[in-house]
Amino acid sequence: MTYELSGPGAQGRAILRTTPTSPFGRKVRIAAQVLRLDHQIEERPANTLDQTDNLRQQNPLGKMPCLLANGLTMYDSRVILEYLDAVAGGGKLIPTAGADRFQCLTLANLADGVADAGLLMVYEGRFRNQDQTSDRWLDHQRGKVARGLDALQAAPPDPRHTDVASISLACMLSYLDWRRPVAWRDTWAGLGAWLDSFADAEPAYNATRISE
Ligand SMILES: N[C@@H](CCC(=O)N[C@@H](CS)C(=O)NCC(=O)O)C(=O)O
Repeated sequence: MTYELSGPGAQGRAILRTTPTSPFGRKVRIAAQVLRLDHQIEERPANTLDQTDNLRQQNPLGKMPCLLANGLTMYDSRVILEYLDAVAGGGKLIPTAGADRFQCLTLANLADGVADAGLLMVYEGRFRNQDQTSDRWLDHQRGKVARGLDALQAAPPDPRHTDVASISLACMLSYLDWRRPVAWRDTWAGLGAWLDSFADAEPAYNATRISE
């Protein structure tokens, strides 16, 4: 089975629906650069709030990122990273087998879960009027963020090795810096140092920076 990045974009390129600010879209953008596949992908912005945006036809969940490649429409970011890794020959960002594979995927999932919780906290402020805000719901999400950051700080991935776990952790921390659902840097200073090391080691992280 060969995996390709041909698609409906200009010059037959694949299309990636995302904005530069999406932490999950950034995972895909970093992975594509690391695997040197970015020139085969055309980025097309998506507006998740716009009912007329065909993102909702491409991904019924109306979420980005979404990749159109090789006749497939793929989401979410985890599936897309799997696909890009397969296009690159496999085993580049995700170990192919063994305990390493499942440990790496679990760490990545933990980082994504913290990003999900942070995103829900941000959405609480965005979708509800101030008098409707649920402190109980925010605390519930804050607990996930805190426990996740504790666990990631206790056993982080190697910051000098780019894989799906380190990419997910970096994008999550950077999102927390940007939207600030939780002020994390004082309590989890070890993760601040981890992010500095990752940024030093991985040029694609700096190349995909937004206003942090
Ligand atoms: N699990 C998904 C999460 C994607 C996600 O939540 N994306 C946000 C933008 S960063 C989104 O599209 N939100 C719109 C919505 O929830 O309606 C992934 O890994 O791609």
